Amino acid sequence: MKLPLTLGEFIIENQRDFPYASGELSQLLSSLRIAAKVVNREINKAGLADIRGAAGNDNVQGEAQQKLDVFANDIFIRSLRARGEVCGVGSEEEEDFISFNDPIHNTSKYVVLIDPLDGSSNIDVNVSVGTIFSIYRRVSDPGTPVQMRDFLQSGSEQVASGYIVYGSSTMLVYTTGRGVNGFTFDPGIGSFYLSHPNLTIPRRGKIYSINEGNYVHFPEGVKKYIKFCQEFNPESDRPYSSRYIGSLVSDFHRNMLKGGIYIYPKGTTAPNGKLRLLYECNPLAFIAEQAGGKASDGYGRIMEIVPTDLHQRVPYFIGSIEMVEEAERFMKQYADLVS
Ligand code: AHM
Ligand code: MG
Repeated sequence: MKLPLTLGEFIIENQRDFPYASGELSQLLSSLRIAAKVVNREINKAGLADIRGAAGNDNVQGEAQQKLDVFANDIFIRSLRARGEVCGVGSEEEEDFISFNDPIHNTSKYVVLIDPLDGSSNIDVNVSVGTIFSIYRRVSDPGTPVQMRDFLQSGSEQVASGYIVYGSSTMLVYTTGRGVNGFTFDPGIGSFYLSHPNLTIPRRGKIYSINEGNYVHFPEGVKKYIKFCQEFNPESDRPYSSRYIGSLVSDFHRNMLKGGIYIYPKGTTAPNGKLRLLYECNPLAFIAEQAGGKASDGYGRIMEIVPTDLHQRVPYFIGSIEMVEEAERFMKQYADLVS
């Protein structure tokens, strides 16, 4: 019997795929993999936090239990700092980027952008959450401390990106620009196994995912597209089904497997939408494109946007290629209409 491939084995086997293969990217991916296991363990225990809290189960320093998003942030940053491949990290949880400013890390090639625990408001109700990460080569000179311009690169410059979904099972999905592969965690053994080799997004699906509570604030193109999704038209499989978890990684992951579109548009109360370009939109856009899907701001390719701010927000349309193109047609057609 052929044993299934673990993520660790897969990373090493595919090291040669990477144009600058020197093992550093493999090490970096391994740091993320290990941190993901620790975060996964804590998330699985999340429902017990109150019970343990009631029993006075503070940590040894007498500190109350940390919030999970802060915990996840600490674990990923500590894990990346513990090795020498990364010179700095930008995180949703940190206002400024973190520079691992010391003689070893300053020589490192890579920077990481991360949303350590996306959708964390869902934890209290036992709904899936995720981690999203993006890896770039630095553009500043090695040997010097990392700079803001190392983080403000277009998504098309990404070397690798991925996400972890902590769901009914925990999965890690990533790309280094040679397709997308998914790994499922076996908690009994403590390893991720290759379960979804060469993932591709169906060209179209039957699911649209959007927070329709914001409907009145949406641009006219989005309103018209939603009505199009709801119309009866058996020839094009409409009406589509509406599915919105409110946890980007989970909504994206489901649409990846089944086909569908996720939209977080701008609205009058959110002029650029809600989602962050650098550590939410670009990494998933890289995955989507590598899987044959598409990611857009409604008019153009997400990965071509030149970032100006670490925490910049952008309207987001991602998923099955034909559905994203369909939505773009509505955006263009109704671009001039004020909602
Ligand atoms: P977060 O990074 O603060 O968790 O916010 C991002 C999340 C996404 O996971 C999700 O798709 C979106 O916010 C939901 O927002 P809304 O509640 O406005 O629909
Ligand atoms: Mg987030």
